[in-house]
Amino acid sequence: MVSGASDRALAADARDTSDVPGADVPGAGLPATTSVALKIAVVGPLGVGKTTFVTSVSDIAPLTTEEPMSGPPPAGVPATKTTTTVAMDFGRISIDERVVLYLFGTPGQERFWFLWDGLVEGALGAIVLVDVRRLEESFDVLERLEDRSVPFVVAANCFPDAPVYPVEELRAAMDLPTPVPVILCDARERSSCRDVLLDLSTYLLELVPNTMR
Ligand SMILES: Nc1nc2c(ncn2[C@@H]2O[C@H](COP(=O)(O)OP(=O)(O)OP(=O)(O)O)[C@@H](O)[C@H]2O)c(=O)[nH]1
Ligand SMILES: [Mg+2]
Repeated sequence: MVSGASDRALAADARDTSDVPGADVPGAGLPATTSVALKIAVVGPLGVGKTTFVTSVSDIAPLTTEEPMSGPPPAGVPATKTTTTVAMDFGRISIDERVVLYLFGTPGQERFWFLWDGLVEGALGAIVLVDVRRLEESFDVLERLEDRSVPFVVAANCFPDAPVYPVEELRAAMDLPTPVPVILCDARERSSCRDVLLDLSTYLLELVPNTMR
């Protein structure tokens, strides 16, 4: 399981898959020794950087489903945002010769939330991306994960024009129980996304009873 998620493997910057035929196909380019596939969901409200996150950290060219926004972005969403995810984002990370992570990003627009069940079903864990200026918009998402008993970490995507709050203040504002990790990240930076994934894997391991390790 995720115990194989070594820093070394995640740190390997192996993104240039241009020489791998069909590298954008989910099973393609994987070593024949791959025997464990784990699913991680990347969720959060509209425009918090889910597609950016999956794109930054994926080893393969991600599958994205971006379409033009039907109107101007809602309050709080950067004016530069002209597209939105209409189905899913999909990325892949090879941890080692045996273990592969599949990342599924959800759409942020409420009208596409019917896709959630399929995208989150079977996920080992989830990353909840939030924008600290619109924290209340993540409450529905947190509830949805709690209802489905999917363990999660919260990653505050640090937009440059957003205030910086101590993580404990963010935890209190979201009413999160103490064990749930709250992390600051930059969804544009591969290393920062990798750190979030490592925090999620550490947290998931902590949830495994000692007797099962
Ligand atoms: N400055 C800054 N901009 C970011 C960051 N992450 C994302 N963006 C920008 O914010 C906008 C939203 O990013 P997306 O990755 O499309 O957000 P999303 O959560 O996938 O959006 P939906 O799929 O529509 O819900 C885009 O214009 C990105 O370029 C960040 O860390 N810093
Ligand atoms: Mg998106």
